[in-house]
Parts: sequence; C-alpha cells; structure tokens
Amino acid sequence: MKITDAKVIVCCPGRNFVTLKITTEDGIYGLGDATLNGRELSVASYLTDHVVPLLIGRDARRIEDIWQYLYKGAYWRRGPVTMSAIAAVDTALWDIKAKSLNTPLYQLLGGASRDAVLVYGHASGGDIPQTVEAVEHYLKLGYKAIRAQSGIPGLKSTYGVGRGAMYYEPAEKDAPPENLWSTEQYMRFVPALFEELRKHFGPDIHLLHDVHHRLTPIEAAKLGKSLEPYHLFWLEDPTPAELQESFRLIRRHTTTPLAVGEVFNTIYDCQQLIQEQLIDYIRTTVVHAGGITHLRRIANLAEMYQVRTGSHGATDLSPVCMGAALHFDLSVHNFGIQEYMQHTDETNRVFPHSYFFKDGFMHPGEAPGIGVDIDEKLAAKYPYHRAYLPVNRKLDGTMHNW
Ligand code: KDG
Ligand code: MG
Repeated sequence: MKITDAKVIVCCPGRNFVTLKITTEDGIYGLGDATLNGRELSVASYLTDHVVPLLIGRDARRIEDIWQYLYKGAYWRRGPVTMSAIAAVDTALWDIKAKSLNTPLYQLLGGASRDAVLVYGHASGGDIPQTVEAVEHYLKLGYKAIRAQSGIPGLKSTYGVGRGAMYYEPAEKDAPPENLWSTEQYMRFVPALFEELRKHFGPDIHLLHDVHHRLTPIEAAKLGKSLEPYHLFWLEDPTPAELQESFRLIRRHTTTPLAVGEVFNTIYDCQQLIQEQLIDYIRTTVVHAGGITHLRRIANLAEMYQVRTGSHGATDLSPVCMGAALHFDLSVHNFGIQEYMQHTDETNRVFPHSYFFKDGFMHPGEAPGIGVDIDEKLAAKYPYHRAYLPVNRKLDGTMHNW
C-alpha cells in the first residue's frame, strides 16, 4: 500500500491548526494533527520540506518502521517540532491502517478496555462566585470532572482563565499578551476557591486545578498540602518539570495527586517522574508526544508504576488529535481521564467527526479509522493568522516560570 501523496493543510477556523493528509495508491487517506500552539509554521515546514519527500513511495502499513525511520534517521532527536511532525505521520498511518481494515482504530489497539472515556471540562471565572457559577454550568451539562480556575484578586489577568462560558482559547492573535503574576496572592487565594467549591457542590464531583508551572517545588508542596482537605482529582503542572527530580520535594510533603506532561514530547521527559512514582497522571498526548505509537510506549511504562494517563486536550489540539486520543483512551488499560475543551462550531465544521460527548464521558464512535475528516474547501476559507501564547511576568517585570 504505497503512499502516493502527503500534504500539509494549515487553516484558522477561529484558531490555527496544522493537519497532515497522507493518501495511498488505493485512494485511502489518513489524517494527523501537527498543531504546535504559537509555533505552527515550523512544524508545517518540517513536514513539507523535510518529511513529505521521504514518505512518497513508502508502504503505509509499516507504521513502526516509519516511526523509527523518522525518529532515528533524522539524527536530531526529540523536541516539540520534530515529535509533532512524527506524531502527524504516525496518526495518519494508524488512520489509514484502520480504514483499510474497515474498523475503528481502538479495535486495532487491543479493543475497548472500558465503555467510554471520562473527561473533564474547564470552568473558570473572574472571581470565586463566577467560578462557582461556571462549575454549576458544567455539572448541568453532565460533566463528572471539572477543572476550576479563577482570576486572582489584585492581578489584572491570569493565564488559564477562560473568557467565555464554554470556549477558551489560550492563544492571542498577532503578538503575545503579557500577564502579571504574584505567587503570594495566588497561594492565598486558591485554597479559598476550593473550600467554596466543596461547600457548594459536596464531596462527590471530581475537581481539578492547573498551576501552569508557576511555582517552585517548595511552594507547590505547600499548595498541595493546603488543598488536601478539598481532595482534588489532581493538581496539574505545579512546577516546571525539566528537572524531574524536583518533584521528589513536592511528594515528600503532600498526598494531593499530581499530573504533569502536556509539554513533554518523549518518554525520556517523564522517565524519572514515572519510575520514581513522583506523579500520578501523565499528560502527554498524541500530537506532541510522537503519535499513537509513542504514546502507547509511555502508557506501558506508566502502567508498571501505577501511573495513569490524563492526556492534554485543550482547543489547540485539533479534532484530529481528539479523535485519536479517544481511541487511545478507550483502549489503554491504565487510562485515568481525558481533558476535553470543546472546539467551536466553526472548528467542528472544518473537522467533521464521529466522536461524541454524553453524560460526562466521550466515545470515539464506530467510524473506520480515527473517525475525523477535514473539509478542505471550507478549511481554505480560513487562512493562517499568527498567534501566540501569553507570557508571564512577576510584578517587578521579571519573566516568570523559572
Ligand atoms: O497550548 C497550551 C495550552 O493548550 C495549555 O496551556 C492549556 O494548560 C493547558 C491545559 O491544561 O489545557
Ligand atoms: Mg495545563
């Protein structure tokens, strides 16, 4: 089954997406997401200029060999650009293989380990009452797990706090906005937020919180400890994780479960975190961590150490990634939860899909392949628009985030 064509489609139906479409000699095509938020065109170029020429004429069925060829053959290993490009090829090839066998992808990954995939949504507000309201809204929609973020009193804007009721877009067009940060104000505020949420909603709903890498390990340890009475499902990215051993310090002080890994791109980024059981959930996802092939490897390592998966699923990961992630989630034994930030209708129209949400759970559907398509004509109506993630500065102007 020779690959006859591969092309990169860049579009911006509300936000930028990069999609790889691989076509084989018998007319079957597969899709892979290659979106790297704020650096989209670098992956598009990596694919178009360096990878596509190597794909033409190759046997699309040789997924593992092509993965190894692109990873080891480039000489330059790892990194978000390389691994997102490899992920796109890998996802498209799994899509093709499943379509050629006329089966939904999860059946090739060992079949369903569960009936449906637990997801969490994003509730946020400018202050505590607004965040309470947002959580209530998600509960009414049927969500069983909800991430709660709130604006911090005294800080003009805080990253990760959505602007609308349902759709939250982290990137901003044209130039990166700058947020101001105060660890002291944040640390004082967050326990009060969760105290209020537990008062309103009781002990049963799963509550999550994302720190967005803002704290030092000892600050993170203190926050984790202060949140213990509110028994979070997880505390995410409490500190940047380049220094994996820094999580030992957090672990020594708190039993609040920890989730890390949305910015990781290979198994080496989380090897120590997993093997020393320094985290509870690994958040690597299909598009940024080398595709289905590599994500399964990470999940298998994690399973040995009782670490569960909790893949990233923000809006900058396209519906193609979401579809692929749901097949992975449904099949992998040590699945924990999947993030689900809903895409806008505009995005969904460009990417029609079989996956669906019901009562707090999602399912990839039974369409052959990953079950996500792209309307290329419609996509062409939304040209790329440069956009960036915000940067974060301390009150004195210093760049934050260690
Ligand atoms: O591109 C980065 C965003 O997807 C990310 O910052 C959102 O932290 C995020 C999350 O957990 O969804
Ligand atoms: Mg996050």
